[in-house]
Amino acid sequence: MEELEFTPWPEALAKRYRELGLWQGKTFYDYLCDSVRRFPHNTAIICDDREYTYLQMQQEIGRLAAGFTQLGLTEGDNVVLQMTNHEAFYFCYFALIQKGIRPVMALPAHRKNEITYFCQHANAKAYIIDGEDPMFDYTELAQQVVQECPQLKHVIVKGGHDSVDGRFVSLKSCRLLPDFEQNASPDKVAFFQLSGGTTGVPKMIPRTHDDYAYSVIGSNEICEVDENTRFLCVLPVAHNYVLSSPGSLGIFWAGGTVIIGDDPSADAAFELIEEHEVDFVALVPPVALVWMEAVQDGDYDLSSLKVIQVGGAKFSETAAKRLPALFDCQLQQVFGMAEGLVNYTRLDDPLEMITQTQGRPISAYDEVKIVDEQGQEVARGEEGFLTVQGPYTIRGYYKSVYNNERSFTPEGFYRTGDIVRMTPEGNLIVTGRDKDQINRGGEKIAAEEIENQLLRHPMVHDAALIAVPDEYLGERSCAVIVVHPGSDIRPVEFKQFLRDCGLADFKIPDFVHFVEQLPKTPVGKIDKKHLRQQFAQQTTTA
Ligand code: AMP
Ligand code: DBH
Repeated sequence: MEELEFTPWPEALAKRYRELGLWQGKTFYDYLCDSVRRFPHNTAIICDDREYTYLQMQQEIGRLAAGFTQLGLTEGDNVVLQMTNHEAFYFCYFALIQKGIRPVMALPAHRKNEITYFCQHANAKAYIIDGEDPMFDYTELAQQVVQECPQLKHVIVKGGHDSVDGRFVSLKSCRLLPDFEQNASPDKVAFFQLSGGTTGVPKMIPRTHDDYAYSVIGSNEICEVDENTRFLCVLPVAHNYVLSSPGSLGIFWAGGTVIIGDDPSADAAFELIEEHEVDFVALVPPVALVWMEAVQDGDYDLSSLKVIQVGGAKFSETAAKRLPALFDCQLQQVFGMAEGLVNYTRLDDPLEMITQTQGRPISAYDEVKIVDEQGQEVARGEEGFLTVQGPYTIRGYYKSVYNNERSFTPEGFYRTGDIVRMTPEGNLIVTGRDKDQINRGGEKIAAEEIENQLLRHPMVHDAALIAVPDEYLGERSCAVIVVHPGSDIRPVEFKQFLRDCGLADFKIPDFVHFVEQLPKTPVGKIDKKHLRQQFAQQTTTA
């Protein structure tokens, strides 16, 4: 089978989505230009002491669109975009998309292993980084990446200098006279999201303008976003949740204001909320829990807050019940995935529904099927595997026949790997997971990826990565390792080994344990259920 960049929806479904007006035939840039026309002088972005109106934002995007074109980037090219929480992220993102160049949404935490893979797999022509981050030297990372990626023509560096050979280019020198021409088509891939993944490598998720825009506009309606919304973004800006649910794109397309924070800690965020009268914020459960502790000190005026979203991982009912009173605002649970389907509790749902469920799909055209091992639909209220097709759920990953066969049903429904049940009202409750993944407070780790790396270590005979429960993160990761007889090695050395492999920090196991052998299931697979029980209570580490 051919390695497709993008698996189209079946013709009949696509036709239906267009006729129903779900897919509007508009590009991301069209939506942005609508806001520029309607609200030219509204503040679009606030970051530190910098502010940009919609007009100014369009100018900045136009300048970079010209600069990227001058560099030789063109429609259909792929570019790995790895930016910290800074307005430059949005300028680069929109400039690329305006020109039909497709950004790959790397996260700041990604390291050599992930970035090299994205660059190679996507045949990326450029890699954009923040050369001014005080916490990490992305320029050094890029120098390592270019060694292994000959097709990478340019590394574009915010705060960097142009190198003599022209391979490293400063973002500043990409700011030319604005170019407002667009070169994008609504039905084409706009950009690539990344899957938290269950496989040895992260998967690239192709999203079209039409399908993604539909989910964003639908989210705006549900979340009542308008030109007065003041959204604080403290999670990584490229993540699907804060980009699109309704996230910054929703805010931009409504004419509201995005306040960018680079620190989700309560003090830093509360200061921004007070100063900028933030009314809407998106959090993952561990951050929500920390804020819930801190708010009780009463040091800040947070009365502007109207809605706190919590998503990315399961939020406990106990915490969900406490949050609204602590902040005197509405809680919204969000259960989504970069592959598509997003569920929300609605702002006017009864309190029990908001605290006990993870919401219901955005669209009446989301076809959710909860199935058993045989793929048969279970009765309403029964637990089963969540599968879905719909107007904004992908039909296939980028160039990945192998994963597509595993992750989609023969009819093309996406197998989310989540175990859920549906309430009589049609809301979903996430009860478990059928994918070999650790959800570390919203950051997903594919067990297979870490196990593969561990198995490359000369002293490792066998290895398994499992989740262990954690009060704050929900789950932490625990590596259970069988070393070759006579090996003398400490757990910390494995952590260092994985770091040296170039893995993102959040993927380094929290705990490392040695065992004589790994338990096996009757068919000879590693019995992770058994391991999870065995190590649930153990929290010792090196
Ligand atoms: P990804 O496919 O990497 O975008 O990750 C999406 C996955 O995150 C979902 O399939 C769920 O496993 C998990 N997830 C996201 N939001 C929630 C939530 N509110 N409750 C439980 N799990 C969630
Ligand atoms: O976890 C996720 O990937 C996620 C959570 C909430 C997501 O992609 C989304 C909303 O859109």
